[in-house]
Formats: sequence, C-alpha cells, structure tokens
Amino acid sequence: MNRRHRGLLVAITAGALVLGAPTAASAATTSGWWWGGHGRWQPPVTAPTPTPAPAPVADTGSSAPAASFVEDFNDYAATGLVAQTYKQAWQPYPDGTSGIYAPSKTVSVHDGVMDVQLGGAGTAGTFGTFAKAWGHVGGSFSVRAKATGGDGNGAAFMLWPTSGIWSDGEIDFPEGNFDESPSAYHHSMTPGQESNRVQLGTGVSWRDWHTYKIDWVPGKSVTYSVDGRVLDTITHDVPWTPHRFMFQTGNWGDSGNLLIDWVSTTE
Ligand SMILES: [Ca+2]
Repeated sequence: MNRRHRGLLVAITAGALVLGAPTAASAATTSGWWWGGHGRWQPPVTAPTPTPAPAPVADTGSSAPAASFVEDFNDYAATGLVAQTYKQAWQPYPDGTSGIYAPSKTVSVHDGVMDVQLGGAGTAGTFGTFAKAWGHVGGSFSVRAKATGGDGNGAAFMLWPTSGIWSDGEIDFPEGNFDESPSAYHHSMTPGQESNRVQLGTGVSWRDWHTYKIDWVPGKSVTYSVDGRVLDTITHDVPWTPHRFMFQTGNWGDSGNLLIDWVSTTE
C-alpha cells in the first residue's frame, strides 16, 4: 500500500483544522524511510484558502523578470517572527499540523538566508503572498539552497495542487535526503497512479549552493534545471490547474540547517 494513501489527505476548511492521525511521523522512524523513493509521507496538507489581504510590495530583485516575485531574505527575523516579518513571502503551516510541523520554532532569517533548523520539529510552508501564492498556473519557480547536517532528514520543494487533489499533478524539485543527491520527481496525473513518477537526478549535493528551477508551461511541458543546466523537459502529466510552491522538511534525522538564499516565483 502506498504510504501516501495511508497518510493524511486532510481537508482544512475555514476555521476548522481537521487533522488525521500522525501516522507519517511514526512511519518516518522505520528503516528504509526516505524522501525520494518508495516511502514518502503524506501529501502536503491543503492550507486554508487565504483571506485576500492588501498585498505589500514584494522585494523585487533586479535580475528577476518584472512579473516575478523574489524574496532574498535580507531582513533579520528571529525564530518565531518569520511569519510576521515575511508575511509577503512566506505562509507557514500552522504549528502542530500533522503532528510534524512547527515552523515558528524552526525558522529564522539572518545573514541573508532563511535558516530552517533540522532535527526537531519539521517545517513546511508556501512561498509568496497571501493573495497570489495559491494561484500559480504555470510560470518559473526557483530556489537557491544548501543544507548542512540533517542526515536522515530531507526536503521536498514542490508545486502542489491548490485543489488538494493529487491527480491535478505534483512536481517536486529539489527533493531528497540531505545526505544524498537531490532529484526532480514528476508525478503521474492518472487517478490511482499518482505515486508513479519520473525521477531526474541532479548529480549535485545539498552540501553546496545550487539553484533549482522549474519552468512550467500549463498542459504542455515542465523543464527542470540546476544552475542553468537543463536536466530534462517532460511533456506528459503536465498540470494545468492552480498550484502553490512550497517546501517541507521532516521532524526526524540529525540536527542541521537547511539554508535558503532566495526564492523566486512567477506571479
Ligand atoms: Ca539571500
């Protein structure tokens, strides 16, 4: 049985968090559990539809296209204050989600990077503004990241369907254990076959800085690149509905740090 099916397909409606049993947390302690292969945990929790709010002016990098959102993480934010300081850029899961995630205890911003502590609580959240983060239909999605420590843990950056319906398409990049090389995973959109996916190895290490980019043309193609080097362009199982760009880390493994220098999403 696929562990993702055994896990939590959690619907969160406005004002009501409905969370299933945290089976994934216990499953994560079993041997052989890893990020990029047969055993991943449950699909990401579907976040509540954000209340439209006046969108603050986002930080705009000079090198980015005018239509893109860029966050360089240049403003200091102590642990517990990132959601407030970066409300225009970072929409974390509520602490306690799935019994795994507690972003208010793990994430800080200093020295120009988002610093995600590993080895305690897990972290998950969506990049972008409240107004637009859940509405991506195509575009370019980039992140520059590295990790130290965290063996046995890993990260998955992904485009996840806003509908929460897995067959609307899952695009993961980069994803993998920190003590291994990250990959891209392009999932099937055939209902019941969503766990089938194409894997594209990067050949690079989490231990060094790399820039990972997804170029998504709705219904047509997804191109995966690392440091400007195209891994492949995939033209099947290409989503066409709204997605959000997010990442998650687990609450297991060694202590360490996932560092995110900047993130860019088309808006
Ligand atoms: Ca930075």
